[in-house]
Amino acid sequence: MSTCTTCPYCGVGCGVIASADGTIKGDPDHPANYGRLCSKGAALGETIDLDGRLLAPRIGGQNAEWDSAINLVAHRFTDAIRDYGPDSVAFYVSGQLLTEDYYVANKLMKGFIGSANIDTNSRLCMASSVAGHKRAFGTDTVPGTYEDLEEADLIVLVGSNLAWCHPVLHQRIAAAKAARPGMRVVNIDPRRTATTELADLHLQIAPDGDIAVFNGLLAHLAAEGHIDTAYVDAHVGGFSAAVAAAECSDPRNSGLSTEILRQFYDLWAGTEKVVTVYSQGVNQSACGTDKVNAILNCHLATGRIGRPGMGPFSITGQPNAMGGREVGGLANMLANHLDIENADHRATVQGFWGSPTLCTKPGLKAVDLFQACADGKIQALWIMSTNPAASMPDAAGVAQAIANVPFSVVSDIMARTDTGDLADVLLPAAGWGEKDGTVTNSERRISRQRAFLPVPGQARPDWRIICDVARAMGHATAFDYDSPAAIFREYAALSVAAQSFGRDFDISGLTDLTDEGYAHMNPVQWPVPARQKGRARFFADGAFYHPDGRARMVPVAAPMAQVTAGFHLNTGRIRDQWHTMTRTGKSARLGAHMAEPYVEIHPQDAKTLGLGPAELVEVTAGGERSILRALPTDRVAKGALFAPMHWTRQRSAAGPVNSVVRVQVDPVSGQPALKSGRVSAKRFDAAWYGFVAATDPLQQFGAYCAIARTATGWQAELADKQPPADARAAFNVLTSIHGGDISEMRDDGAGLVRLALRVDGILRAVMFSAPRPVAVSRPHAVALIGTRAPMLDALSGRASASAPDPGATVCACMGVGLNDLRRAVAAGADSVDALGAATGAGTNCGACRPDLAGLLPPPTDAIAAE
Ligand SMILES: Nc1nc2c(c(=O)[nH]1)N[C@H]1C(S)=C(S)[C@@H](COP(=O)(O)OP(=O)(O)OC[C@H]3O[C@@H](n4cnc5c(=O)[nH]c(N)nc54)[C@H](O)[C@@H]3O)O[C@H]1N2
Ligand SMILES: Nc1nc2c(c(=O)[nH]1)N[C@H]1C(S)=C(S)[C@@H](COP(=O)(O)OP(=O)(O)OC[C@H]3O[C@@H](n4cnc5c(=O)[nH]c(N)nc54)[C@H](O)[C@@H]3O)O[C@H]1N2
Ligand code: SF4
Ligand SMILES: [Mo]
Repeated sequence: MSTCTTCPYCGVGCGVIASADGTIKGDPDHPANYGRLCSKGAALGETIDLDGRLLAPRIGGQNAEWDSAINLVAHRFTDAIRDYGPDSVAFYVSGQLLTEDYYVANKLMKGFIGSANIDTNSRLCMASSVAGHKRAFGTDTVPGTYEDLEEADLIVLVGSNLAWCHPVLHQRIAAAKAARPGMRVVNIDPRRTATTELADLHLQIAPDGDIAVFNGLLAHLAAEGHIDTAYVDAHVGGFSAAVAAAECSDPRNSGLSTEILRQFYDLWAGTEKVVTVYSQGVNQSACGTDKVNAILNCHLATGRIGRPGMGPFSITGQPNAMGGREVGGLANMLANHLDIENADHRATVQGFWGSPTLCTKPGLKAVDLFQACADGKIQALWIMSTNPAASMPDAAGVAQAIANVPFSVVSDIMARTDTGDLADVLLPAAGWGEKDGTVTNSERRISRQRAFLPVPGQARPDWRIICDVARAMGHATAFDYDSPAAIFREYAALSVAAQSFGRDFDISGLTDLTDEGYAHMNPVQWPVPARQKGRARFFADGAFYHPDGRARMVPVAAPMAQVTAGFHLNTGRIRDQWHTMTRTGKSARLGAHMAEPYVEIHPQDAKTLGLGPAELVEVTAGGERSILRALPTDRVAKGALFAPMHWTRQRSAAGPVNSVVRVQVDPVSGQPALKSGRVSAKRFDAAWYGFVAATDPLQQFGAYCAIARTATGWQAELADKQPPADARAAFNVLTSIHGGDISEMRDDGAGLVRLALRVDGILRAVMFSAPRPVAVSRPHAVALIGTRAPMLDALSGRASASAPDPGATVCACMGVGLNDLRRAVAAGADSVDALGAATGAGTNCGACRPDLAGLLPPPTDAIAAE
């Protein structure tokens, strides 16, 4: 039996066909992916086991019955509201909730508690795009569709690592470009990434150089006669002021040469079908909203919007980031794209909900919300489906703030997370594959997530947990739903009630959906009006949502370049992990891509810091520190660092990188500037390095300890300033396996210690340690765990004499030799990643990746050309 559902990761929103045995395939009929999947989607089957799941409610760390947990939450919220007012409580929710969950959470807070203190992790993600859209269009509309990416003649990717973060869209563009080689791709990013490989032109700007680039483009379009004056005259306001502001910017403040800028401007001006795709390099900035409007200005001025193959395209990160915006999950919005500030909108929503009270002003945005927690202004806090103690800037401060709230609740699927560890009450949520609902992807397409697994333990779907609490707070009728379909119908009916306001968001055509219809609902793009046909794109006809029906161009100024001491810390994602790794971290296959938290650093800076191969860097700011493996590469500029956001306290003793990302927000959207930390960096003076592989989960040990799943259990990379006083004691702490025989091999002169633990003849754990980064073949050590391998093999750290000679070591971290690599090439590995998959080489610090590239055969088209 297989079920059609939707991938729970990125905003591409791929359709998947899933079976209870864990088989996952791309859905060939889903219009987002037509059968394609990326590495994370393909590995979904490896992440649905029950290891580490939260399976019962917990109060103060003890398992509890649902009734007690629900009543406790309801009472503590009710008491706080009675004693301190509605604004003394808050929800912090997530773009990973389903639309139905999100709708009832928002309804409870805004309509029945009467506060707008509900904000979401979308504040860290999409808030600047939302604010930019509202300023330009009068509403938060994404005008285009995925097909535009295939029909465009020029795609400009701004602050987007599409190849790793929206891989199926990247595949679609790559296929379109292969079919139509005239298509051009430009990548604007201060860093060279996997996405840059697809680009014909890379604008390696200075951090936050985007406004200088797009203001320069607008001035160029105006100066050289590329304005669509008919469109602007009929539909767009603010043209002259925006152009005047653009003319005041010096494009060279972007850090680019006049020649490369000219090349880009000529290409943009001369190509009608252009789509500008943008993501977190734009949104997560202290000037993120202005960046968005700088981009929208160019599209509005040329009328290149809403027609096939053209338009600005803000792509969403989370599977339901878009749905959250629709139901009003942000503290400054009402449901169905209605506005809190508008009294008519409020009256309509209140009437429709039959609510006793409705918020009258926007609530606290994420950063302010946690500040209010720190300041003692929040008495009760409920966090759902997000992990702010790791994902917010100043993560350590946020953790303290949560701990400071008198009563905190976390709904999650996992028993241990950095945030869950701080909660008074833990509520077990049903996860992907166990619950039903809808999500909306980047192109406004609503798709069903469907259950194909039984709900484990006592877990409940989020919508039900929220309704249980709402009913216990006395709102029985308003939250008396028996299914997500019932919630969805109400949500669609609100579109009917709101119709007189003529908003862009309209799903009134889905109001009469029966349970059966909901069960079989096919992916559908909004708007879905009741009477006319829907439409794929917005704004080609110039009908905008400001009261005068016109769009606005917004004058924006480029920020002044800041010259300060230390390093600029840029952060983001890697291909095979999802955020705080609670799910993707379960897959050994996904973990093999990058097994440790690392930092990209320019080779010259690495030299200045005195970093040897595979050594560690200590990054500090505001009294906090993070320790990361150095990855010297000229993909980053001098003075710049890049670190992934994924590692948490659960996985790395040195803590999440957000500990050293200080708080700085965009003044319009409230979105934090997560890509511009100012930090100090120095070599972490380790005198002891270790590697452990084991059958069982490992415990943290020492200053640096990065834990990952392997095919045979677990592994950890270790380092500290001193060797442990007793290596065996350390081994026992790490593995916590009792009994068995420990064998030891040591070279006291060289400071090497190797330990192996065998229980009933089975190798359960090995540890290698040395005063330098440990050069041991990780794949070899990992492969022996759980087998009856001879002790000598286990302790030798590489294959035995009977196995082929690995050759001179090329990858120090993984202990892979030249002969191993040549054998892998002969067996068909044709890329650096394929070599990594076959041998493990280059998958840790990555410093040897250029050497790996040198071992590859030339590409086939080069051979054909000879
Ligand atoms: N593998 C994977 N995929 C994911 C996710 C994941 O966790 N893992 N998360 C999903 C989510 S929620 C999101 S929001 C998306 C994010 O998707 P992306 O935005 O593509 O990902 P990031 O790596 O955060 O950042 C993108 C790029 O912005 C660049 N950048 C930094 N500063 C600037 C700047 O000033 N200007 C410009 N132009 N660029 C800059 C960075 O160097 C980085 O390469 O990914 C989604 N997809
Ligand atoms: N430095 C830095 N920080 C960043 C970013 C960055 O680029 N750089 N990006 C930011 C962005 S764009 C985003 S979107 C955030 C993401 O950050 P978070 O939202 O904090 O990260 P996740 O790991 O996705 O957290 C989701 C949580 O929900 C749980 N969960 C999974 N399924 C369910 C479910 O069905 N129900 C419930 N109740 N829980 C569930 C998971 O176990 C996990 O604990 O990070 C932000 N933080
Ligand atoms: S591209 Fe995004 S939605 Fe599609 S399979 Fe990959 S993570 Fe899932
Ligand atoms: Mo995101």
